[in-house]
Amino acid sequence: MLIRRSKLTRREFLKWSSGLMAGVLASRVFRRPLAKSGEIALAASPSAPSAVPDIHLAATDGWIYLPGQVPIPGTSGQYYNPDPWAPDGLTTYMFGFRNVTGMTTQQMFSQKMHSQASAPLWWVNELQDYRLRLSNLGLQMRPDLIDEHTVHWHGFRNAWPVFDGEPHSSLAVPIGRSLDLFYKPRDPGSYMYHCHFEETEHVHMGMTGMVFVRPAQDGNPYTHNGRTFTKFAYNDGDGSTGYDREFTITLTDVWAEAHWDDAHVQLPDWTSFRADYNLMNGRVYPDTLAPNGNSETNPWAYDANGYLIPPPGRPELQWQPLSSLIEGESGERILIRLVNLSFFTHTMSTPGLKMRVVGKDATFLRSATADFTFETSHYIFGTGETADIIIQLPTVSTTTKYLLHNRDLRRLKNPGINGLGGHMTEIRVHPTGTLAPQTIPNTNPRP
Ligand SMILES: [Cu+2]
Repeated sequence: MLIRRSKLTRREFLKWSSGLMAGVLASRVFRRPLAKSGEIALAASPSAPSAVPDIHLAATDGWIYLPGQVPIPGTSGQYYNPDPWAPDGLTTYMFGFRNVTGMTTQQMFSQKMHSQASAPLWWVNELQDYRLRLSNLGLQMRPDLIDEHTVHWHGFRNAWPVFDGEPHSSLAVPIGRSLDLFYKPRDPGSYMYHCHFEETEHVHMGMTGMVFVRPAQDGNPYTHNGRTFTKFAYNDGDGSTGYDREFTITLTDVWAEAHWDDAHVQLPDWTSFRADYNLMNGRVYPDTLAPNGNSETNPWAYDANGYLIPPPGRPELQWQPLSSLIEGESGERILIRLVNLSFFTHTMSTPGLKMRVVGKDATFLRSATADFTFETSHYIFGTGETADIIIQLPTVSTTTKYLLHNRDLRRLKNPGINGLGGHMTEIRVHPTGTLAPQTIPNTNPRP
């Protein structure tokens, strides 16, 4: 410590304090473990996971398509949605993730400003070692924001907070850096994940998605009600959660003003929150019925630039790849994994079909002594909750359509458009022989 007899001159004070500020900033931007290697080494892990991640996610911003118009109050002909700064065909500014697994470094960095909604779907087997790499590409529209990002697997019981993605008790990923997270899931069921950095903004702006855990029982045949299943929602021991096809439905919402504010360097007042759009898997009805991006055999394929390939004839849905269309054959059982990552409680209905709720928040609703599974035609669930629902499809000889929709009419419209929108999709039951077996969730393959 330097001992000085004279007082600090103003110039010296400024020099000293700016040096301190630079030091504080540097320690904030370049956290030491990250700056050293670019990622945390996991050499001490007992099962020594490979250096190649099972999934590699990139966090960035982007644009999606939402139909209808949200006018800016007090103006004529100006709109929060479509945002006038949106690229051709797109309307709405987002934050989000992309699945960049297997991409070259150049392809990965090309995904800046190409996030998708909802975030990429991924799944893990019970007790499987799973390694997720998160890279932060920065926000193209907001170079003034040096926001970090995380992946928080909501509901996952981490042994160590460093993998929890909750930045106040662990760490987050600065721009241009990567971080590896390690999981060994023990509890099958449906979960959600989201960025936890400045979460009011980052969650609402679209950094939300679904992850689920397949039970160890999968692959073993169990017969239930005369049918043999090899795929199950939980380790039921009797095939009662067996299913033929599975579909994930993630509910979110978009407040158009906040998205416009973030694109136009304005500060949203979150206390004024309202949902202009109610999304299923990142789309609104009737776009929820449009096919997956690319194809039913590889919905998430990318081109030479690493860009998602849009559904046929729907170029504006390029960054919203996941369909919510549910198709099954006569007499089949389907599993619907429902996630509510919106800011409201919702009631989802399937008029004409009964839902059997077998799991809630990744917990099987049956123990050795009590059975809390139940049948209903409408299921009420709150923000941050999940449900595993089995639907026994009827026997049909011609294609029969049912709806899965929100019972709240306010959630069933798109702004400025007459007719139905928002939280709705169809369940189509076809005669036997129409579909091929399903290997990827949310796909409806033909033979
Ligand atoms: Cu974030």
